[in-house]
Amino acid sequence: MGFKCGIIGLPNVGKSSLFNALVGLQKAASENYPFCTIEPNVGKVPIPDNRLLKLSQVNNSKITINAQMEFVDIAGLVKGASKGEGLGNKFLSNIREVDAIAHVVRCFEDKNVSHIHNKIDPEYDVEIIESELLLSDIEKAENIIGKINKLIKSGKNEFIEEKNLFDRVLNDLKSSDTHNLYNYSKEEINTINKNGLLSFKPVMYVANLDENSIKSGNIYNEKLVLLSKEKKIPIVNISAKIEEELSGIKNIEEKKELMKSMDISQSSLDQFISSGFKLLNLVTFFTSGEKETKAWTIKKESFAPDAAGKIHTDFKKGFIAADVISTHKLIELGGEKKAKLSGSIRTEGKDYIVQDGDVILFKFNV
Ligand SMILES: Nc1nc2c(ncn2[C@@H]2O[C@H](COP(=O)(O)OP(=O)(O)OP(=O)(O)O)[C@@H](O)[C@H]2O)c(=O)[nH]1
Ligand SMILES: [Mg+2]
Repeated sequence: MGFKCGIIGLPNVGKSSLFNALVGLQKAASENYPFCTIEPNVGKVPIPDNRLLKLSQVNNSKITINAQMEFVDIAGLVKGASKGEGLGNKFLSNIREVDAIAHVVRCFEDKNVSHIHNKIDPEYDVEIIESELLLSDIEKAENIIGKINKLIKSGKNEFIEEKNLFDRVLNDLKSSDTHNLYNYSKEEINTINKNGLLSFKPVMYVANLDENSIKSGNIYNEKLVLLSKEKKIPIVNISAKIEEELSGIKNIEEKKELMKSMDISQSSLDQFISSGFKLLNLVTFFTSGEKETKAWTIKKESFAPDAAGKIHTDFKKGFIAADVISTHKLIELGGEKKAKLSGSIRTEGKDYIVQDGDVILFKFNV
């Protein structure tokens, strides 16, 4: 699992506006016409983490560095995309490259912004996108099974297990019962995703609300909330337009003023980024000292040498041990020096599985 979250949805629903808000500069063209985006825009975004600043303060670090994840603003999908309609298959292949999906759904009324089906209907919109992913996956799964069958015929029986898996996948995709998609083990999902299917990627819904309903919600996002409960898909509310405007203002006072005038107390971007990060199934660990405090991310259930390798390949090659303490404990004890004195830092070896929130000092030979 990597660090890329793709922003997908129907054309003209606010994907590029959201992306611009995330990257804080007007990088992607966001215009009031469908298919404004053609080539995907990619941006690195700092992952908010409440622990980071506290840790940095307690260790008197000179610099504080957030971990980052990538967001990809993908072109709008339309009905028939899996058969090449609209901008078609190319965009499905852009989705293939991401590790998680943020599905933006229009929940705002604005007569000046056209909707590709001329009506605002979140359930229908979601259905269109999800069924395009499903249809594209059916074709893909059939191809995969065809290839595996040839291998098995030529005597490669080690592929039988994979064939059984993709037979099951095809069956579930054809019955469009997305609840079935949860009946797979982690390893199975990995194999499926490695083979380029789209419907099994972790996904969240992003309700793009108008500026007046961001606090109260509206009839459109209520429908999306129901759907998200039914499908067990997380949902976040944002107003892409407000967020885009806010991100363009560098002066904090000016920003506060604008937020006050719109009666909002905080931006929803952090919540959006955190939800995207959650989908990726990663953990955060920290390195922290006087020079800097830095957040790093790594796949859940990774061993200490792999975490060391995130910092430098030499750290992994020459790994000896890891001095570890939880962020929570380190902050409670008042910093690294006090933690050391109290004997609270433990030494772990190469079989140690890195836990979310670990503060680590790696020992290595070069
Ligand atoms: N009123 C209102 N307009 C919005 C909102 N979000 C986006 N828009 C407008 O909708 C239009 C389309 O926004 P984009 O961000 O370009 O949409 P997109 O989904 O990237 O569109 P494509 O790239 O064409 O698929 C722009 O004119 C935006 O200003 C919103 O929350 N409220
Ligand atoms: Mg766009």
